Amino acid sequence: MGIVKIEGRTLREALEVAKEKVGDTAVVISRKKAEGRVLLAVADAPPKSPTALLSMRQEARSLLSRAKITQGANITSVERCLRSRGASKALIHRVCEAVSHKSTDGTHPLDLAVEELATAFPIAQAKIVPGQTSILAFVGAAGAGKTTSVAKLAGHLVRSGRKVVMISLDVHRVGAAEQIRALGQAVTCPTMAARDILQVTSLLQGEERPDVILLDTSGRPEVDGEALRRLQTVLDQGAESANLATYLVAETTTRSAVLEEELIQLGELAIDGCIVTKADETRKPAPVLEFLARHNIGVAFLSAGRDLQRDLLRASGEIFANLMLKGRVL
Ligand SMILES: Nc1nc2c(ncn2[C@@H]2O[C@H](COP(=O)(O)OP(=O)(O)OP(=O)(O)O)[C@@H](O)[C@H]2O)c(=O)[nH]1
Ligand SMILES: [Mg+2]
Repeated sequence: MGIVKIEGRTLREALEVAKEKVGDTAVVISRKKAEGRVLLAVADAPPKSPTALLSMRQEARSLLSRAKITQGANITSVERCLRSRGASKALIHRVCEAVSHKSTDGTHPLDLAVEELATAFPIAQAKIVPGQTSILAFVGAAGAGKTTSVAKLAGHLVRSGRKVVMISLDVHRVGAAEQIRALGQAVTCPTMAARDILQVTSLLQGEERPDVILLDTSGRPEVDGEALRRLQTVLDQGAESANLATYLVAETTTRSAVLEEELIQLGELAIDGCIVTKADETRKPAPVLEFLARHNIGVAFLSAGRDLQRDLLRASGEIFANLMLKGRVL
C-alpha cells in the first residue's frame, strides 16, 4: 500500500480515519498541522529495518510537504452553503462529519456533501396501482399550491396515457370552480366539483371508471381531514377496487410550527407523502425538508414554478442536494 495521506480536523479524528482506511496495523510516520487541520502520513505496517524507516520518513515528508490543506476550506464552504439554506446545526454536523470521514480518496468535498444530502430526506412513491382506481388527495393550507399541483400532475398522467379526473372539494370559495375548470382545460383533463366527498365513489362503478382521481381539497385541514376519513371508511367497507393516498402540500417557505399545527388539524389522517411547492421562491428550503424528514414524511414531488408542463419534478436525491447546496432544484 505504501504511505498514504490522511486528514482530520483533530489528531484524534485523523487517527480514527487512519484506522478505518489503513487498518489496525496503521503506523504514523509523520504529521503536520496547518489551518486548523491535521495531516498524517500513514504506513500500513511498521518498517522492517532502520534503512526502511529512513526511506519511509523521507517519502512521508515529501508527501506532506506537497500536500495542500484544501479540505478544511472546502468543508467550511459546505458548512456556509448549508447555513445559508437554513439547515439545522444537526444536519450541518452530519454532512460535515460524512465529508471529513470520506475525504481521503480525492473526491471533492462538495461531491461528498451531495452524496450525503441525497440520502438525508425520504422519498415517497406516488401510489398508482394498476387495475385499481387510485385516488390521490392533496391537502394543505390555503394557498399552498394544491390546485396548481393537482393540475400539473393531471397533465403529466394524461400525457402518459392514463384516464384521469380532477375533482374539487373546494366548492364554496368564490372563483374556485372556475380555477379548476380552466386548469383542467389547460392540461386536457376532465374536472368535477363535488359538494359531498361521497360523490367521488359514484365514479368508481362501471367500465368507464378512471385510473386516477386527483382530489383537490379546500385548504381547511380540519374539514378536509374529516371528509377524507369518511371516504376511507366507505372505501374500506365497499367492494370498489380503489385505494386512497393522501399527500400534504407544503410550501418551502412555511414555518415548522405552522406545519406542525396543520398535521394536528388533519387529525388521524394517514399522510402518504408530500408535495413541496414554491421551491423557486426561497433560498432557505432546509427547515421544511428537515421537518418532513423528522416526521418521516417522504417527498413525492417538488414544484418550482407556475408552468403547468414543466415545473413539477419527481423527488430525487439529486434534487435535494441541489436545493440544499445551490438553493434551486436544478
Ligand atoms: N412561484 C410559484 N408559485 C406557485 C407554485 N405553485 C403554485 N403557485 C402559485 O401559488 C398561488 C396559489 O396556488 P393554488 O394552486 O391556487 O393554491 P391552493 O393551495 O389551491 O390555494 P387554495 O385553493 O386557496 O387553498 C397561485 O398563484 C399559483 O400560481 C410554485 O411552485 N411556484
Ligand atoms: Mg385551490
